[in-house]
Amino acid sequence: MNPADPWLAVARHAPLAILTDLDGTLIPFAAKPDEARPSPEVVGLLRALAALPGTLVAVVSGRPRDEMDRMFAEATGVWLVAEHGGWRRAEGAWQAPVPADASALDGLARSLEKVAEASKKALVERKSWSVGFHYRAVPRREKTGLLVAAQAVARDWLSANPAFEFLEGAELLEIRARNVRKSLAIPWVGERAGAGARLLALGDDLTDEDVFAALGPADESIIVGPLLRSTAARWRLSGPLEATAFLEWVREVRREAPTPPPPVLPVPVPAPPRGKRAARTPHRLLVVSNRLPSLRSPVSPEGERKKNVGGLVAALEPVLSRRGGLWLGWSGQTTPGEASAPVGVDDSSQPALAWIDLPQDAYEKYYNGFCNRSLWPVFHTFPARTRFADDEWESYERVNEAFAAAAGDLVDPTASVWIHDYHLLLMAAALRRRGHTGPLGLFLHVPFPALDLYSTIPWGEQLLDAMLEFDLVGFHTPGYVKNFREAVGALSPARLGDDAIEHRGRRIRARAFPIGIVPEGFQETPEPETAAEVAALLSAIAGTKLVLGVDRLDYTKGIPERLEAFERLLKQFPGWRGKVSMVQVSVPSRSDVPEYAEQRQRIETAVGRVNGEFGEAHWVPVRYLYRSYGRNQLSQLYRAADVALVTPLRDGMNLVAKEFIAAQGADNPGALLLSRFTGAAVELKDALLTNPYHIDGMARDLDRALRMPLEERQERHAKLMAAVSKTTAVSWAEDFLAALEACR
Ligand code: ADQ
Repeated sequence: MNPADPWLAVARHAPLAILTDLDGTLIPFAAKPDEARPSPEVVGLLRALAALPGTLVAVVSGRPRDEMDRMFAEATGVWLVAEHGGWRRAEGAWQAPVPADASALDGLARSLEKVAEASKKALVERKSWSVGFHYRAVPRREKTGLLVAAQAVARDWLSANPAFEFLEGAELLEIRARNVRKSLAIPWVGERAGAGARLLALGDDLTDEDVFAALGPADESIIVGPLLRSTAARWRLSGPLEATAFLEWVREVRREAPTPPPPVLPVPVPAPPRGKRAARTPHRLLVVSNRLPSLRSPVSPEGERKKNVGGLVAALEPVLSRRGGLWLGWSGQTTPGEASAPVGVDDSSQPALAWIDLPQDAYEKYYNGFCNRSLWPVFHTFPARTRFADDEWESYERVNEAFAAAAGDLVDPTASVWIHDYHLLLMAAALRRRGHTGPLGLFLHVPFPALDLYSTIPWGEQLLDAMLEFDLVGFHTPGYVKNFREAVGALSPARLGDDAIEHRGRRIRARAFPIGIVPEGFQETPEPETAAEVAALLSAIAGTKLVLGVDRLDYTKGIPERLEAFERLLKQFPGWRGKVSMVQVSVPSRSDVPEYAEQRQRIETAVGRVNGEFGEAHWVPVRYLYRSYGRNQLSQLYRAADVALVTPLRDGMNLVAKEFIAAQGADNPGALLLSRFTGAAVELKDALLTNPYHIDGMARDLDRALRMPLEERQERHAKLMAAVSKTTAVSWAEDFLAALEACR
């Protein structure tokens, strides 16, 4: 059969409804949306098609109505759909197909405009049902920082506005009402085109997928441009020029002029090989962490917007988006049975995501078991909480193999791979066995313990041997690097050189890369949508000084000890009674590990005890909030606090300390009481350092922090702020990746 035959049948079919996107489909992208316009030829082509009998043409775009009106003023008979389906116009006036209240977007637009002010080239576009943040024209060196700030603002806002969703387009962040989609145009066009109509849809971006997926079996879908993601479209054309040429041919066929040979035909989109399993992607950088960022969870693409609690996500997402890397992690789904589940890929999200599911058994043994009940407590110096089980170690080995198999399937053996944390210490060795030759980096987010503790791990030598298959191993502090080198010196035959460890003819670099935050993210003005809730909390403690604790609920964070120190303060310095309130915010974590459930109980008991003993009708000493807050709300709490109690018994870094400093105003900053046993204490030397194992001492330090004179607070804050600004989330990621590339 002639390959043109099926297309001749489509082109001759009556009625035929053509739905086409504009930007990226019929016109190439331009730096600014108003510079991109359809050429007179394209407008003429659409008008000519629409004028043919039995032919309906609708341009289905994300652009606002006024732009559509201007661009298609000459295109009589062409129907228009603006703002991703939010408005449509046949012959008459614009109509909105769905009632939606989008006034909440005003606040978001204002916040994004503040972000955009940092760069003359970024642009905020407020449409009826969405707000777009365009950053295509922003100079390269400013892009990452700006994108970080914009994504963070949008994410926070979305957590308070669930009727809206995030869309990441080509150098465009867009936040839109969930019920407004391009596919709303399909029944509208379908009904009006008449009985037996076939639809032909062309589009290029993620918003067009919605249309492709909603088409009927007799309809045809064409994706325009390179195939960078999985798509519901059945056919592909390589770019806007080809798409235009193809539609010109359709017009000629429908005119019943002598049919010219097609200049170009859509080619079939290949079906994904082996069911769900992904083909090797073109990415040159792969990031692997146990969990995927939850921004766009592959298992719940439509909704369930969990809050990101880890600092890793904030640091890596923008850098990966900029470098075009791929992020592999566990989907959060478990499957019955033993086998490691196949890989899924979403190349359309930013950053691109790939995932594996874990067998239920591995979730118990690898994750809850070896990771969280063996490695986590040892690395945090809690030998009494540690227990080791052979079957959990075996499960850890199997899961590391499964991750390596997935990684090997996803990227070329010469790609750079950056692996995160204690869950995946065996992965480099497993990748090398599979023939990976590209640079392999590990960053450990937790402390590396002293040798005597490390030696309690029954498989400690195997772990170290596998870690020496990395080219670069990063830690938060020089102290952890020292511990690692000591363990290598004692438990492995490797040679410790001054700037590298030599092992099996290879050089392994171990260095400190202290992780940071995005300071601007904690300096935004309070959002009106969330300010009331924080104001209510603050008014409940009005007239007293605020001592604030914010943590994941974890025994390493020293929350019961902190409550005890607060209790001791009220006992030993009775003058503070009725004059100070403690707010402890704990975000739920690992609640199916028994130690965590026990910790929660212990905290709740301590809160009850302090409030029972000291509380009065007009004063509740401790308010305990077992929940998560959005970043903007956290910043408001940080700013309102007189003292932050950041007192983990041990912590790799601790980002809360840095976030608190970033959120303070320079005129009247709060004081930071920081545990000596956090990685953050290395950089934040000007905090008031405390020993969380010494309750009396901590109570005295808290008293001192509460009484700290303004001048001292200002001096300390200025130095602390300089430290927080020096290494940020983005500079951390960029530094690590530069060092990793240097290993090639
Ligand atoms: P975590 O142990 O999770 O991270 P931390 O560095 O303090 O510890 O980061 C916690 C993050 O969660 C912070 O960004 C904080 O704002 C947020 N958070 C905490 N409580 C919250 C709440 N109630 N609501 C909303 N957000 C909340 C691990 C290591 C750390 C290391 C980081 C990064 O254990 O030592 O600093 O990784 O490497």
